[in-house]
Amino acid sequence: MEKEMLYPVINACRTEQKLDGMWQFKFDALGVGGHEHWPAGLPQAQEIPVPASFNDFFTDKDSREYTGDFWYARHFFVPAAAQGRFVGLRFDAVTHRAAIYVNGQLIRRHEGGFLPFVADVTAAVHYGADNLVVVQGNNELSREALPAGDTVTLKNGKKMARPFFDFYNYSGINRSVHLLTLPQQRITDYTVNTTLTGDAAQVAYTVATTVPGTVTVTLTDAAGTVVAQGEGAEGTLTVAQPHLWQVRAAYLYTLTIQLQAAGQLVDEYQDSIGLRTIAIRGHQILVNGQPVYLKGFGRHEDSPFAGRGFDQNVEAKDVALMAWTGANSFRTAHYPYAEEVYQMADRAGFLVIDEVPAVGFKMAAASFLGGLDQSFFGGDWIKPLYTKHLDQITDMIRRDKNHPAVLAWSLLNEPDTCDDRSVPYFKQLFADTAALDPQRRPRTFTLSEDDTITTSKDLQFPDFYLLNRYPGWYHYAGYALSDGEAALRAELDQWASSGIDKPIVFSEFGADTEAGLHKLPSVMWSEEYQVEVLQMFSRVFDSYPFIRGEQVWNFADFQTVEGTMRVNGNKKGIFTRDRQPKAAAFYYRQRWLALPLNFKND
Ligand code: BDP
Repeated sequence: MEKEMLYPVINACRTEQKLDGMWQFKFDALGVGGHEHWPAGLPQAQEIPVPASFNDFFTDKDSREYTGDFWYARHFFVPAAAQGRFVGLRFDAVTHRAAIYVNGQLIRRHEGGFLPFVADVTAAVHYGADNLVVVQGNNELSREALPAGDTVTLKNGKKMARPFFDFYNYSGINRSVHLLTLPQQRITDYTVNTTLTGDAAQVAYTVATTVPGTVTVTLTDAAGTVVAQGEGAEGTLTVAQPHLWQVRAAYLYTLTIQLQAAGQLVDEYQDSIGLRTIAIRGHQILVNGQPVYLKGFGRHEDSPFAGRGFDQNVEAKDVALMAWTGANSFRTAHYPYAEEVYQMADRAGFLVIDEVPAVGFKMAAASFLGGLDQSFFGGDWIKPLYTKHLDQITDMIRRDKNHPAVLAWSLLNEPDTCDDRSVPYFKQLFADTAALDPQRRPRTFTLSEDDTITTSKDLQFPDFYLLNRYPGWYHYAGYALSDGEAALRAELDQWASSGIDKPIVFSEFGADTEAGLHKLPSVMWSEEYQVEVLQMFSRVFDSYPFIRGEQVWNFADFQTVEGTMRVNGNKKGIFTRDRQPKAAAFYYRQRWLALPLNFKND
């Protein structure tokens, strides 16, 4: 069960019940919970919503900034009919680490705040009776963990998170919790991989099960008509005249997998899949063999009240706003998002660059936030960090590999690739992840401004380049913007003369902007200035044929640590944190609706 990542479904063989709602909650600054038997129940707890980050529900700063152990608990009922079945508690995400206790017994631990895990509670629950789940969470940051940071202790004894990254360390049970009952003999995973030949699609599939048995797979179209069937745990489905999944014109088929043992149906799983191919060819990003130009955003899971807690209302609004701007893609900066986000992207036809929380792997970034001057890849934390990094990439790919929306894997954000010591790390990482995705999607990482064609030591690894660039903001700002344009062109001229044979996508660029601040002529922080910076980038993008995408930083304003560089968060949003447009949103709507999908190839 350790690595079963299938999203919960309900059918004749499987049940799931969401355990969302109000849970008991308690901080444990002194680390006494273990000795004081909190696994058996939380004394004098308060109520807090799940799923949500706990931080913004508090009115005192010690609680909002709390760093350390925290506990959640709730009762749940397991029906008698579940006896003999596999019973699990699936946590879609607990940030950053968790120990799960049921009826006082430790079931398992998990590390990694943005990916799901299942606690096998089959032997620990009372059937036909009430049960208690207690979660011991921890949100400390360290250099040995993802995302990277430090935890410091203030003179008053309180711990404080010092992230090496630019987003608030929102913590808690950030996504749903499900009570699953599954057959013991069951489907544990499946993969699909489409190729297109002539006017047919071949969908190669594999199905993993707990026991050998007879596997059948059935593919039905959106009208419910069966279009292909296969037998066996692996095989190929051929779909004549397939209705392809296209960018912003999604079409989904339903894949139904059945497992029979001794002539009896024992398990069934169904999912929506899209038929499409992805490839990189020269400067082109190809979907179904056709070049696409990416337009869209770097995003965050971030909203008022729930923090990083998944909220389908926010996501539904974001999807509508992205569509309104004419966007066709986004990057899940800087961690894998809730599974519902990918499901919605599958249906809306957005391409997703899926990123693992390998962020803060650079001391210069840390020094911008706190002042550290050391080599990141030279540190003694690198070995344990690597193990966790690989583990989280493995889980992310296992979780998201069948989504048609997923275009590429981003394995790191702005690591220090100018350091020779990064090279063995990258070599190993790209070797160890090469075969994880059955679809062999492109793998990449973002390059910070320090990492250029002349300085980066790791440009041989990615399948295409993601550049994060901030002329007009962190340098060449304000009236010097024209020099920023010249510097950006000079840099891109260097890439051009290198004979670059891969696409470049600009994965970050932008300017902090206070919504409602207007000024003619512009000043930094005004809506007018943000538009001028973004227009400058558009001019540059349009001048270089190998630039095949633009994802502006950021979709919306988001919360960060407090500091001299941030006014209650990062304000580079095209939308405000409550999802209202700044002038730049209208600018992009005008630009992107006019740019053809095959821009630069027509
Ligand atoms: C980049 C980071 C991103 C920041 C952004 C910024 O990748 O997380 O939020 O800069 O400074 O370096 O706005």
